[in-house]
Amino acid sequence: MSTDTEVELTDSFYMIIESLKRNGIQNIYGIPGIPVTALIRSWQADGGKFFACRHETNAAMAAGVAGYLTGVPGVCLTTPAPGFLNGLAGAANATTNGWPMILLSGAAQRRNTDLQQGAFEEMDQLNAARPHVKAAYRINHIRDIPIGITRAVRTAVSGRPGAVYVDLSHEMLTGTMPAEEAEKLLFTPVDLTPKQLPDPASIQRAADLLKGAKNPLILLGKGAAYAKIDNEIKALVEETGIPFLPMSMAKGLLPDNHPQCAGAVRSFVLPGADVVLIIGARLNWLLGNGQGATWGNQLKKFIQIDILPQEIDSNVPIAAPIVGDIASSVAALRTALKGASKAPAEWLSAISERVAQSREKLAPRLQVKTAPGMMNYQNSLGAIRGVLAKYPNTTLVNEGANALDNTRMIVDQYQPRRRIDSGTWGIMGIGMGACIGSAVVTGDPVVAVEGDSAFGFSGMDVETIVRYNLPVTICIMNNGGIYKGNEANAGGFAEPAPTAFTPGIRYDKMIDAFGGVGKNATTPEELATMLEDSIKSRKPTLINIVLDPDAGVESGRISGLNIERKKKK
Ligand code: ADP
Ligand code: TPW
Ligand code: MG
Repeated sequence: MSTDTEVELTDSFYMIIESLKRNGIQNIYGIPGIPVTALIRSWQADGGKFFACRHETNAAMAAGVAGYLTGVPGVCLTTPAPGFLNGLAGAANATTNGWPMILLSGAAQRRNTDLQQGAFEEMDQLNAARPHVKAAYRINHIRDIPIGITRAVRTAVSGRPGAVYVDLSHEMLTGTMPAEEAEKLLFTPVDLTPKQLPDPASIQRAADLLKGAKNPLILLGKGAAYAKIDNEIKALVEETGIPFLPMSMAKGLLPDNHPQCAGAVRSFVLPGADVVLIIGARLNWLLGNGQGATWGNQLKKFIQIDILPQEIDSNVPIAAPIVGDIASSVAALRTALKGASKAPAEWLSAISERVAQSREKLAPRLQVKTAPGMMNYQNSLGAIRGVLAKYPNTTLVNEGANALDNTRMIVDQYQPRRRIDSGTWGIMGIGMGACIGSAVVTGDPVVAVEGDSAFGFSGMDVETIVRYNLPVTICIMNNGGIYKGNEANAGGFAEPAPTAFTPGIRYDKMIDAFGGVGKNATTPEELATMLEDSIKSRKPTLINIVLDPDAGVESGRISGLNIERKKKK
């Protein structure tokens, strides 16, 4: 027996790359550094795409959004400790929103980490991640990579999607194994998102309830958008004649100008409905937790379709739960409702009348003239609305307070999954990451409408947008601060007010510095021209929209959640 026979070895990088590819992963978002730089180079050399961002939170936001839009988990790759923690913010956001993503992070040596001996970038990442993600796994051995990666992908996409953390331990990353054995371990998973059929009895119960309803309503959430059964949802709505109300990110699942859309009269239909069919939405704070004034202080008969059994009865009793995937459940419900009469015409006409009134009331406000540099939310968004109506395949990214609430109300959406916003948490900092993720996976134009404060959370990744030449237009609603730009300092001492920024900031000069196109819009007419030019050109562009510093109200439309000081000084 010869002892010097060379057995061909393979390494962990090969196993990670092959496993990701076999799970349908094509893009990774992240930032290089020890110990993953060479892994990234190998991924690129192998034909994988890597989007090198400027902050890991933005990379993770991009991955989460990519996961939401495609159903394939977006992957974010970070370096240990702070790099990982930055990425974790985006992973937590994906989990909260129910978006599939995977956060991969290099980690310091376990031997030193577990004894807290002070390794380079030492941190117990696995346990730090666990409360904020759907699952946290560590791969300790090169042999476990194929199973470990598939386990992460399957966990991210199954049931309610979410983020999965995978700790790439130093021990595993430095491992090698015989190449021939390695090939035998690699595999392509079968049926990553199997159907989850609803119980036929639950479908019948729901159908009976809907048939007896006087004022039925269909509530569409981003789960319904994620399910990608746009034609079936349209058929359900149109066959039943039931008005529908889209949650923010479900706008466009059916066009906002659809005759059955009640989006403009939410405060009429929620209290007025008697039976509400919820498809892929949670009765969380965004819906008054299913009770109280939002619903006319009356408990509704809810039918809820959700894949997660414990979502049922989470806030209020659900009269007819349907636990299953939305595709199977909507198909079964349509079958059960075949031949049923349409929703009462009086209910729909009462809604249409109010929608028309609301639109009539809004129209003149969208065209109000203001002095140059003194635009308000209505006329600036009126201009944006007009342009976007011509480019319905644009993805709208939207965050801020007034910038968020007014855009959601004013700008119509016409296509499914074309709106990404602050989401379930209502947070700032999704902006540039969401632009990158959606531009990469759709290839279509992206327009971000950003509060000037909101933009600041991810602003440096404008450079990434320029570097990858992504077709993104960033519109900064520049009122000079959080909610408003003209708050006086309260104490009379030389302390800036907490909500106000330096007056007159020219955000457009930021993108100039990076080599993109910067524009400064002082009137709605200028804004409309600049925006349309930018969408047509597909060049990375930033438009600084100069608003009246007095435009905006504290906390936007959720001021009721704010806490004022109780004690008089
Ligand atoms: P919104 O913010 O639009 O109200 P949420 O994120 O609160 O929506 O709710 C989405 C819901 O959709 C979640 O409860 C999730 O479990 C559910 N969901 C997501 N995908 C599916 C699916 N394919 N089938 C069934 N339910 C789903
Ligand atoms: C991660 C708190 C809510 S809204 C907002 C902040 C800081 C900014 C509002 O100002 P903006 O919009 O963007 O200029 P506008 O149009 O009203 O002037 N940190 C995080 N998330 C949240 N939600 C906050 C802070 C907040
Ligand atoms: Mg602002």
